[in-house]
Amino acid sequence: MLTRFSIAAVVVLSVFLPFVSSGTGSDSTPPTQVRLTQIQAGFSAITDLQHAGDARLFVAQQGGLIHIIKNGSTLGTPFLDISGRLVHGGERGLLGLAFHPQYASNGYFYVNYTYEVTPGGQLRSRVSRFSVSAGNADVADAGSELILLEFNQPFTNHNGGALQFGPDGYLYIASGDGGDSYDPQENSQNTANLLGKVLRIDVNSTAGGSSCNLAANGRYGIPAGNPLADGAGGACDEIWAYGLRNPWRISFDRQTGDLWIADVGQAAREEIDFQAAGSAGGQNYGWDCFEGTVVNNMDRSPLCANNPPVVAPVHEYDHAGGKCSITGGYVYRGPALDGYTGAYFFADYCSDEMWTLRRTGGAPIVTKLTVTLSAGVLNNIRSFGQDATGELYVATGTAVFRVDDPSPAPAGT
Ligand SMILES: [Ca+2]
Ligand SMILES: [Ca+2]
Ligand SMILES: [Ca+2]
Repeated sequence: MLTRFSIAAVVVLSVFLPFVSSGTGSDSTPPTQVRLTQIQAGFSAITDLQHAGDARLFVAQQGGLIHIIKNGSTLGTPFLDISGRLVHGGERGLLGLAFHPQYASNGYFYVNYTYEVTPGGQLRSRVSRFSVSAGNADVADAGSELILLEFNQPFTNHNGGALQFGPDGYLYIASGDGGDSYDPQENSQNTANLLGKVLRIDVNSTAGGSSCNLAANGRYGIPAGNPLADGAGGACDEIWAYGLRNPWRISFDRQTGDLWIADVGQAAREEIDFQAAGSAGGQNYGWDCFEGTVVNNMDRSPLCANNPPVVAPVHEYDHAGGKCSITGGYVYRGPALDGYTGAYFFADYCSDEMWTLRRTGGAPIVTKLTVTLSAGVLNNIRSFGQDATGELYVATGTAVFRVDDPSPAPAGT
């Protein structure tokens, strides 16, 4: 529901799974089991889980509320309520949350949401900064909104949503192709718009101005080295990478700085794109010339006729067995789980299967996980999150689970 256009449009595919393995070919056998411990439930349409560098977990809901899980319970007063400023439902709403790397000292955090310029009118994506309130660390100042960036959404779906700060201190924004199916406006291959991209902006400077922003300018800068920056006109200087369909979740490896992009597919392939730390950006990940590694012949962008060089995914999977939409996670770097260090976790929204992917010198090793639950139901995995220590969490629409070892040590040991 969140991340692809229509389950009904799934077609029966010729099916093969060229990349999925059970870990064969590795000298060491990756672990295959996790236990999901439900830590809180009762939420509504969770879209994101983030931490602010302390022990709290922030739960963003599509309707515009951000709740705090603190000391094992959900605080009664939301951290932020912007429900009156957005339009939500389907793939619209509050879609991403990120805390400034210096949040402890400046209190800044960022949200990505959709709104209508006039009621029922033009839909837009908006990225804004807010501040924590002066007197209460558990409540934001709802009046502190500073709108940074806006761009139009031609259809209601494929709004991307993820916000993540990179190891370079810049804010990365995941943007979908603007929607409907097969990118009818051919946005993803077109570098003169912000749709179907990963964007990179500098929230600490206004140097370099802005290029394709419909909000007031002068509230962010274009980082030196943005790969397509060419000043006024031409390409959108905000672009970091393009050729994406609906990169609902992206994340950085907190140890290496590598960027992982989970791009939701159309009818054939869900894909994971990998970008090593230190990359110069500018990658074309292929949509809608390709869906995964499959040539797309449905309403293909005219720009594909030039055979642009594209970067293939490091992993893709088809829709066999009820799979429909990838939910990207994180590379695990926490202290608690045995054997998962360096593994990228991801899931499928429809089948609720979870996997890890490990990079090797050769083909990545993808391992399907056997999941047991402490309580609750694992239904429609929408997002992953990390806490400040690097422990991993999974969110359905209504519940937050911590990823634990399958057989936790008995209490007191
Ligand atoms: Ca198209
Ligand atoms: Ca430009
Ligand atoms: Ca691609």
